[in-house]
Amino acid sequence: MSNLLQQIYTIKNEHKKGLAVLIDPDQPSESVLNIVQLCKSHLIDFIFVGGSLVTSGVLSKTLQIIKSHFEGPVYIFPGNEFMIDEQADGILFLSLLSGRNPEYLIGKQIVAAPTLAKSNLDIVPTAYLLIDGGRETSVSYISNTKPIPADKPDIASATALAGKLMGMQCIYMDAGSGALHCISPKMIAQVKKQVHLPLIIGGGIRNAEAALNAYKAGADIIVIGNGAEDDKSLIQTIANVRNTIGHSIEV
Ligand code: 1GP
Repeated sequence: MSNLLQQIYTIKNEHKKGLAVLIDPDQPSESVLNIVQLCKSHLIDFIFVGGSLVTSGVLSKTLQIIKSHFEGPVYIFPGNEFMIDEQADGILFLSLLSGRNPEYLIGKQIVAAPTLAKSNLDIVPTAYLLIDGGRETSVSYISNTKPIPADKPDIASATALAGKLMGMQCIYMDAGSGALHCISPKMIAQVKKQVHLPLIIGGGIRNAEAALNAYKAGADIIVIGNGAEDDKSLIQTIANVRNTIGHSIEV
């Protein structure tokens, strides 16, 4: 099992919750450094690095900054097959199961596979489900796929279940960066109930209430990206939610 999954299972077994901060490499180095230092001081569990449009030069420079200041696990959240860099600890090996574009279901994975197989990266087979968050996101536009409608938890859980049956070891449900609405607790709860795999939830989480709702509904890890870029205090706010949630929740 991948190291990342082992860490998530440890968090789950201790009845805790995890928090990942997503860093978009397409921002000034000072801003990356600022976020990384906050991740360090608030003991963020994981840093994810990525975005829909990232060139390898920028990725490398961003990973350099992160790895020289943050000792925790750093995973690439790739938008394409070029985003592979061994400075990271691992990579979410995503298949965009919510979409019907073969390039994002399997095409890019085939191009990346020989390089990944030779690397030391910890590879996490991940079913990636894009959920409608109220506006068109970069992922939806770039991948030329439609998200799962926000009010169709049955479709989300059937999709996640298909991912599990195909051997994927983790589910990432994402309303997309900058989503207007987060994924509903109802959808999170239904997926969690039907698919007993580590569940990562992201997209549009910008306050403590949204984080709490996602955790309570069954998210094991939540991801914050844009919100932390716009308001650096959000990292501490959500870390506090994660810290206090402890044994109070059983899902
Ligand atoms: C996007 O899930 C991540 O892929 C984070 O979303 O930037 O909206 O926090 P935000």
